[in-house]
Amino acid sequence: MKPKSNQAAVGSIQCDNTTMNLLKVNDFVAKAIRERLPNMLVINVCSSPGSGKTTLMQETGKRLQDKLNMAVLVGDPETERDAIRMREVGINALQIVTGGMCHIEAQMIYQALDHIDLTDVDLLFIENVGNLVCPAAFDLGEDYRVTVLASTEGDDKPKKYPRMFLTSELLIVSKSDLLPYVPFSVEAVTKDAREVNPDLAVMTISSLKGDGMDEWCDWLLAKVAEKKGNLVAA
Ligand SMILES: Nc1nc2c(ncn2[C@@H]2O[C@H](COP(=O)(O)OP(=O)(O)OP(=O)(O)O)[C@@H](O)[C@H]2O)c(=O)[nH]1
Ligand SMILES: [Mg+2]
Repeated sequence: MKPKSNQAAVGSIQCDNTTMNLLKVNDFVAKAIRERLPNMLVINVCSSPGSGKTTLMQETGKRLQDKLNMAVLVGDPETERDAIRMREVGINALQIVTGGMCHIEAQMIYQALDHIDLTDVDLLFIENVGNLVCPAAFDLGEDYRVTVLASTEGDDKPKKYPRMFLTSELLIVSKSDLLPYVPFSVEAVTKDAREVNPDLAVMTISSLKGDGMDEWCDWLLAKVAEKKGNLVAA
């Protein structure tokens, strides 16, 4: 698992003192979130708007409902629509309305934890605001960051938005059912993404058709078991 700390990851990005202080505070709160959720897998799902995050979580919930308890915190600049979509498929969800902000910050998650019932929850998804830039800088106390890139977005994104791919553990190429119709090479995007982050795992998924969903659900189940196993071992 990559350190998400901004002190570690800021690299060549030029930040003024105010920005650096904001990011340091964020890292401090992210650490507090990890301490607060020792036995629950937390996944931060990032992407551009409309890449299929909510659909992926809806389909994941349907497939895993007999195997684990899942909850969702979902961030959007406006509306409760995504939380409503999650509840429609029986998944407990809380909307974080950022009021126009382009990302979720750790403090918003920390506060949201007081407003959602997480009793017996094994897997907590955070759906970040659709944006490949700002969310990359904010650790939300997650165990894993998953970036979703739709086949319709173009395969040039890893080199253009490297920090998102650098700080993720898994890249999901979504809407794979559209691959025959769009100029998108999974091979090319994987090569570019691994030049940015050699440890990045890559999956190709169609939430609509179901392709790749078994591999994704198995990955989640393994990570939940690993997290709980770590707790027992500690
Ligand atoms: N063809 C195809 N369309 C998909 C797939 N997954 C999602 N979509 C469609 O893509 C559109 C956006 O999906 P959402 O799940 O709302 O995407 P999102 O990333 O949550 O969007 P924001 O929250 O607005 O950033 C919807 O019209 C979905 O039906 C897929 O696997 N294949
Ligand atoms: Mg959504």
